[in-house]
Amino acid sequence: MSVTGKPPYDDANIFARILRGEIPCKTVAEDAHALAFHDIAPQAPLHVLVIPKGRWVSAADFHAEAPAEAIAGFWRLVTMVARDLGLEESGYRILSNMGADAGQEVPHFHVHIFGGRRLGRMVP
Ligand code: IU
Repeated sequence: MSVTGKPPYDDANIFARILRGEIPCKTVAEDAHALAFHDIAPQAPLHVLVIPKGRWVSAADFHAEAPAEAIAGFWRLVTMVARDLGLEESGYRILSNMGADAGQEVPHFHVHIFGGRRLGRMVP
């Protein structure tokens, strides 16, 4: 924890390494603001992760600190990917785990896109 109580960004986290090109990923889409790639352990027929290009652990960090253009670009890529994967008509789910109680494994803000089958109801 830093003096502000916010965990520092860990530049060695796996998504930071993917962004630096040190580890390969199955890219779905990429632009100046974000990268979308297939999850290595898919929980649905289509399971894609979208990560912003920057050093943010949580949605709160991202939305507090990133330029408005980067935030808009990130969400634009999320919806573009869902559309390009053909999920708009059938529907899909976006989800982001934040912190320990939610089981966030990778400390770089990311959104999951799940689709390709009827998804169960969300329960805690
Ligand atoms: P979480 O929301 O932090 O729990 O999700 C992390 C996701 O990252 C999880 O679905 C993993 O399967 C996925 N992942 C990955 O795609 N590639 C990796 O090298 C690692 C995790 I480590």
